[in-house]
Amino acid sequence: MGNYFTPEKETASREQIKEWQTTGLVDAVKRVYDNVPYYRKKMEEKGVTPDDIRSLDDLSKLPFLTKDDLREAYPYGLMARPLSDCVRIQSTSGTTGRRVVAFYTMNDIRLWEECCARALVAAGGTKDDVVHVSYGYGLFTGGPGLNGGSHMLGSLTLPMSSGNTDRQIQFMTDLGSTIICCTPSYAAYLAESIHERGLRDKIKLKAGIFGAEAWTEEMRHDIEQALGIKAYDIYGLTEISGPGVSFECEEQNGMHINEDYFIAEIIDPKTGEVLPEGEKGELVFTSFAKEAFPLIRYRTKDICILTREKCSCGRTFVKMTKPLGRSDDMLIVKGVNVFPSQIETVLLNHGYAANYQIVVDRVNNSDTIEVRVEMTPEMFSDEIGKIRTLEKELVNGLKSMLGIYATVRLVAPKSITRSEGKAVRVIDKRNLYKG
Ligand code: DLL
Repeated sequence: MGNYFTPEKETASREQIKEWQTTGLVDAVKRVYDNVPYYRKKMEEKGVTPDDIRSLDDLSKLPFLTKDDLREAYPYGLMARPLSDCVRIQSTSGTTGRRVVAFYTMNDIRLWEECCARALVAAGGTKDDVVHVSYGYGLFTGGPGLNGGSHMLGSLTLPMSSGNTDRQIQFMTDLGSTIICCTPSYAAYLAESIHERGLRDKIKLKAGIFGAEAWTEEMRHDIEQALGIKAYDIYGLTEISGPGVSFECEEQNGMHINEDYFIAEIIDPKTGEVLPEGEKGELVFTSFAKEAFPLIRYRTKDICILTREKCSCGRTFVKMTKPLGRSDDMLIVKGVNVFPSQIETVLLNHGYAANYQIVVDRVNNSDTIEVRVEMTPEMFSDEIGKIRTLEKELVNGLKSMLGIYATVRLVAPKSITRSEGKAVRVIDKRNLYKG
């Protein structure tokens, strides 16, 4: 049996959890129907009213919500509370064009931070820990979420944010950080940098909480060995709150979903049909306890499996596997959500045709992204200087669209293999998803 931040919740009986979820669902559906015209319209189109929703079995009568709905309703169209009740805005790590914003009341922030505090405790955290938060702070939820969770737990919190590895290591050694929170790729990079500086004996880390992107068991093993820590996975998405929607316990074998706040379903991504427990499909969340931005049946596009097998940690919350893939083409590069369509938009805006390939790799624990694009016959040139200028223009265009640096390689017209079926635009050499 482990330690819990909220034992009465985390080890509640199935009946109790079902009761919380049923009451929460009935209430949330009524709230969105009454307060959010966008939802009311969607429900009317499906011919369902709040009176039809009385139990968890009725959930499948409700329409799904997707990222496209969030974009269509941007910025205020899905709010269930007036702006004056809100205290915070966060946004997904993807940038321009695809922006998704989420609103929080004070209670929504508390709920989210509580989820993060649970994750910290499940990783062995106590008020005596020094929690080193190297997720980005700002619109991205990683930094603020773990920071808030650490405060709630009463740990000493180091709001490092990302970057400046020398400073990270200096604080880590000087202040004796015991728990590190960052993306797994940054953890691997930090581990390497610590070894290079010969400081492995100077760090006091015992655990790491790593998420926001896919990572493999091999990576877990390497990071654990290199830093002498236990590495725990944490999952979440801005739309549903941020990190902490689910978290790993001492079993390090799947993540417990905070079912007192969120209902999880697995659906067939093609048909939308709900799949029985144990089957692989797209994860769908209903964040019934949220006040400002409750989402009903939100399709995450993350593919995984749910299991209710008894967990030795004593938690009764359902477990999800690590995401095993995505049902859309979103990539996570350097922790940032990237859609190939964003890249295509930049190329088309610069006068290129849609003949391109995106190659993603991981070199020295750091993601790289290269866009190979054919010059059009009109711009084709063998003057190196001219080509470099064109490439630079695209690099800048991509940087402002994606928020990250991508290298660009202009290639001769007709040199990218044409596909007879669906074009293979993305080559992801990282192989992060297993299953
Ligand atoms: O990445 C929230 C987060 C911050 C989670 C810090 C964990 C730690 P978004 O930027 O909205 O939010 O991206 C959400 O990231 O749908 C998944 O595809 C992916 N993702 C998040 N956690 C994991 C994980 C944050 N542990 C999207 N493993 C999600 C694999 C993850 N993928």
